[in-house]
Amino acid sequence: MKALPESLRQLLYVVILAAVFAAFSATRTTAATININPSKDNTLYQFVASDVDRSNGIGTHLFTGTTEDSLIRRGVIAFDIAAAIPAGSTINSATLHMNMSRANNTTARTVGLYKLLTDWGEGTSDAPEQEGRGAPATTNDATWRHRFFSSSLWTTQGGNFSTTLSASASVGATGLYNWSSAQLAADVQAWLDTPASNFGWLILGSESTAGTAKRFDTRESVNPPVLIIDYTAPSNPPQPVSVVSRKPHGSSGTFDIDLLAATVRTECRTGGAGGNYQVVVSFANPVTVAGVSVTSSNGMATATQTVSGSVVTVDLAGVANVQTAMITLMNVSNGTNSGDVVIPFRVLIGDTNGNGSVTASDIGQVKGQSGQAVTIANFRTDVTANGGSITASDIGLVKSASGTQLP
Ligand SMILES: [Ca+2]
Ligand SMILES: [Ca+2]
Ligand SMILES: [Ca+2]
Repeated sequence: MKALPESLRQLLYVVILAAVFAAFSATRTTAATININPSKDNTLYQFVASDVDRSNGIGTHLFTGTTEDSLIRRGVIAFDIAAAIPAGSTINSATLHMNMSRANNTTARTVGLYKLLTDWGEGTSDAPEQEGRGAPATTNDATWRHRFFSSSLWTTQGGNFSTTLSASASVGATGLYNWSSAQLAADVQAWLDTPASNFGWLILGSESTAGTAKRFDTRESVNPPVLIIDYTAPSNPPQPVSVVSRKPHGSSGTFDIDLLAATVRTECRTGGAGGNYQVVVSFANPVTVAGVSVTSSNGMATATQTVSGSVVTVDLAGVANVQTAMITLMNVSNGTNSGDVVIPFRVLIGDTNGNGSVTASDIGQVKGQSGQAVTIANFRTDVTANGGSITASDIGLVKSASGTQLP
């Protein structure tokens, strides 16, 4: 076959690399979805001087908007994000799902979520009847005036919340409603990254006129609010307990080079005309593997994997000499941890002493074994990997490689 022009070969290399990277990125992201219920929710009932402070800590409803009597109601709700999602995760999307169970009318009203800026509480107050008037606040209840009744006040009555709208929904007739936006996801991300800033959202209805109130069901109800979070956990792959390059040496047996060894971890045996090698990766527990890729200096190496329990066998072909090929086992999972496992595979044929270059030392070593049977002790000098005994072929192959070294 006529050699390809250099420019075409380079182009091919880039195209193949791009394909490998595309495959790599496609399987790398493993998103998960989790549904969580609030850690607390409550209602701020507008304070009336002739009345006591009111709240509804353990009631089954929370309120937004303005009552027929022109009294404002605001909901507050929080979720324990850090307890539900691994630290370091990326939040892809967030949706708050709430059931609106009662309203004076079906007129659509905008109900917005705004990040609360200070902490607040949920006591044991439990409003009677339809809960629209609340109940006398108990210790640590949030009220119109209090973050925590009766010891801590909001600096602004009706709650301290961000002026930035996180998400809104148009709420008309009774039924299920969703709030979702990029800002809502950003809020959840911020709360995951800095749990101490997580005070949840204030739920602000239309307060423009009387009779806009909407009643939603709380975490204490049979239709609790749900925060649906789609996230990508940080890569945390299981660690291999053993990585070897395995080769049969004819009738002498199969011998492994320990690729995790502190020194002498270079594959020094020929891969034959096909550049064939086999890397065996063992984990402590059974794993699943989404795929395997290999990047090599000539861009022509290929890899296939076979998984058997905790052992992953990677068969490589087209591996050129004098390089460190990078093998990536994609999305290895043991059920607890998951992520990509990258294995450097150093190939330098003839480097029998494994120091990264082929020199007189290697030639001396293989000559020293000449005529000896291939065993576990000297198999590295059987660089032709054909077993039997060390022969002139092995010496010749090391000599021919003299002067090569790993980059
Ligand atoms: Ca509650
Ligand atoms: Ca050497
Ligand atoms: Ca040999």
